[in-house]
Amino acid sequence: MSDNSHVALPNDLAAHWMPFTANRAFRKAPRLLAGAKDMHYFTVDGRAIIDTASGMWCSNAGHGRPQIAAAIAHAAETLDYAPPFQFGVPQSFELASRIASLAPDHLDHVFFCNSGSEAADTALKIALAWHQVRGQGSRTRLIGRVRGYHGVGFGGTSVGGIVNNRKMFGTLLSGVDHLPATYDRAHQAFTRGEPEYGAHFADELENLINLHGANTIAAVIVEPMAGSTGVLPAPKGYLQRLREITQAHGIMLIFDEVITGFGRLGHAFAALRYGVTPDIITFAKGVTNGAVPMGGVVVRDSVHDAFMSGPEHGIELAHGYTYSAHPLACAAGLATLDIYRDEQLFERALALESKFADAVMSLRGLPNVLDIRTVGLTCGLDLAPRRDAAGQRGYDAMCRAFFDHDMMLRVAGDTLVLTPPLIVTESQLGDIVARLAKVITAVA
Ligand code: PXG
Repeated sequence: MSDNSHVALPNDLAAHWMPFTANRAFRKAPRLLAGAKDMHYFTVDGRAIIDTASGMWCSNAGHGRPQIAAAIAHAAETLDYAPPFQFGVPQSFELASRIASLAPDHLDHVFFCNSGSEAADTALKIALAWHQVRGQGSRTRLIGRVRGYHGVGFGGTSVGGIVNNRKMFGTLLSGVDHLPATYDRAHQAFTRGEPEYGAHFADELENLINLHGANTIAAVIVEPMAGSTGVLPAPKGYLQRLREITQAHGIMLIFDEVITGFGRLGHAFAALRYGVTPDIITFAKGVTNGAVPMGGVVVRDSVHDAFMSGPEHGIELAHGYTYSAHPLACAAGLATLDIYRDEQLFERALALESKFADAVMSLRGLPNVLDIRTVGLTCGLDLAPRRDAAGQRGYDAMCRAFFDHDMMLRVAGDTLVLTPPLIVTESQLGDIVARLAKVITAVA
């Protein structure tokens, strides 16, 4: 257990308006964290909390890795900041090459930003701009998916398919449409890995093309596994089908791999698990193990190359951020990729996948468990909502897990989500599942 005696407790929690948080409830019973090491967080009162969420799908190598901390400290001491427009730092080129070498063939160019939301908006903007530089400026329509999550920028919110994230924010982008979600409990409940049922949900893209005309559609963006809305793995053949249809109609295909990138599904990117190569992959979170904010997109050669024309002193893409390729983030990214490689963490996730699935499927039959889905080192477990109180049982489960069972648990409504660091041991997995069983019983 860590010594937290140095941690000053705040005496007023009002000033910080917390993101995606029930602020009033939090202030009454705060969940305050003061430290983290490997598989555990430490609360301000010194309790060790097992991390079943990799923070928030970020810390795939576990917490407090000295190599990453040292790399960040070194960067801060030697080059704290450099302008990323018109100037560069060597680490960003090295990191871009390393990421490109992990990505599918032909995805060789990396554009950096600072979050998954910025990555989604960057990908959408590159899609629009790419059509324009090729003289196909009529292609402006963007297609997302119901239950998709692509962050909270206006672009990502618009293509996203979560009503609560959309309904307060006006009309959002115009010219956006959505594919149906890929989940159908009646046909898919308690599936390990990719469901057999559901490839046909991709065919809805043909209907949208018939409705709007292919020459108005710029891009389709999907998560290979929808994470935020409760772990919905792509049905078998679904992503292949989307690729076939987009390719046939000159539509760009974007995989949002903010969650699935860097090992979550047992590969560097989910695109490799499925053998389907999109035109752009977004990433964030795991690229730095969560230690410094960073995001980015990996772009197909032919897309990048289409921009490399005109006068050489001209800026090819009017897009970027003050903190694109920040030196501290690049340092953290390089150290993180070293750990993933040296400890073979992606392979480890793949090797653990079926044992993980066995363990969580043992929760079937507990009160209110409607479905359990697994893919890679991730599980979504749906609990029946309380009568007239959607989300209450899930919220209670998160609180019970934290206060009574020393466990950090992510929930999406009434869906409990397990997505532990890839360093998790088999015995820790057993422990997590045992605690989860108690939590589920406690909220029955
Ligand atoms: N795309 C995807 C697929 C994501 O999952 C984002 C974009 C946005 O990333 P930023 O870095 O802007 O937050 C995400 C973020 C959860 C959870 O509990 C998931 C996310 C964020 C917060 C919570 O499932 N994903």
